[in-house]
Amino acid sequence: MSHNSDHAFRTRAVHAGHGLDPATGAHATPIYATSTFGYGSAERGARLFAGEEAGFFYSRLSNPTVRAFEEKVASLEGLPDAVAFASGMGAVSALCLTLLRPGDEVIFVAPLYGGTTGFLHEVAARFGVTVREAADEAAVEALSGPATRLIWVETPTNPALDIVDLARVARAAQACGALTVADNTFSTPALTRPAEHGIDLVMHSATKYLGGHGDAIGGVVAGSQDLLAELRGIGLRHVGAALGPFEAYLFLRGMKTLPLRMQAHCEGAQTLAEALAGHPALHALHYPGLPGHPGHAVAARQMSGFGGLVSLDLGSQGAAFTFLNHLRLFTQAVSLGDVESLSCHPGSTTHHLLGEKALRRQGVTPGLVRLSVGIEEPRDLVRDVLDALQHVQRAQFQTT
Ligand code: 3LM
Repeated sequence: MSHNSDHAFRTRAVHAGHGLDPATGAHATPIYATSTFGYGSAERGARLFAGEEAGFFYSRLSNPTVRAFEEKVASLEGLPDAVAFASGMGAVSALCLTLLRPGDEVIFVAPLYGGTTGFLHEVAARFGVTVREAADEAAVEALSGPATRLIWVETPTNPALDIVDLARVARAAQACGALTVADNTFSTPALTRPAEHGIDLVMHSATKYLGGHGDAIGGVVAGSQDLLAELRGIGLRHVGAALGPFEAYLFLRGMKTLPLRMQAHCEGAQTLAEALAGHPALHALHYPGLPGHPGHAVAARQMSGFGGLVSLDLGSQGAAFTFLNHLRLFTQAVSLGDVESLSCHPGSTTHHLLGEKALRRQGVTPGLVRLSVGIEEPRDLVRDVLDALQHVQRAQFQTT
């Protein structure tokens, strides 16, 4: 493929996984819409299935368009290999079903995306895995021990936007022989490359910033050759949530502009957060790029930008709903990382299955709103949010 690892990130975003199509010379990566590949002779078929010869033979296991996407992700994360899945949750479940055995323990730093927490508590726990929730890095150090197999983190976290110190978590894992997984969906490799901080496996909901245009669902895991051979052999082959070639094409196309989009997302989010700091309608404002954010120093060390999400606490679910209902540029929808701005109330949508106690414990308060800042002109977004906040203040004035 036409890149090498000495190239800068922006060059790799364009070139990694990209080469002229060997059959036709096509410059854009073709969508190989085929379930199966003829292998020509029975002997070659046997060699392919035995792993004695490399090649494509069935698209659940590998496909040239999907492979190009995997190569681009591996290159951007600075890891040897990647495996794609049909969704972020496909990646989460494949990882857990591949790596965990009865008796193992998983520690996660809360909050995580609600679906990931749900999988750990409702599926992994059914198979004799103990799931432990840690509030921070110190709790990870205290909870980890010989039975710990996996330590799972997101940074910034969904939706509280806490920052997790990746190097500290990696050290805790090394001390007890556990593996670490960082869900890098919110940062993307344009801002944080967890492997540089000692993390073993990096996963994404590619649905979000990697694709960037809100038109495809997918997931991906990057890591060492050995771990990914196991993940391909069990998590992909036997669990079977394979990414389709159409989606892989959209992700390849989207990722070429990932560094440019992330710059615009960060600029918009920083501008918005600064404009909102100290606003009287806000009970809390969470953005790691603000100097007062508790994770600001760690974020400044491990991220090259503070990301495109801003969370606001309006004090109550009623105020949060009033605010959301008056936004015009921020579409009310779950998901994030699209070029268009999106808004949601995590407590009743993305995280509602956690239940009230866990929601409060994990900082997902009733008044919390999550804004995914798109790449629109920041000034327009600020005006939109300030207008909606005025409606909240008016509604509060009328009821007092
Ligand atoms: C959401 N999140 O709106 P998929 N990891 C992270 C995520 O944010 C997500 C996944 C994994 C949202 C989706 S909620 C109904 C919509 C950090 C998804 C799972 O399987 O590709 O959706 O990824 O927060």
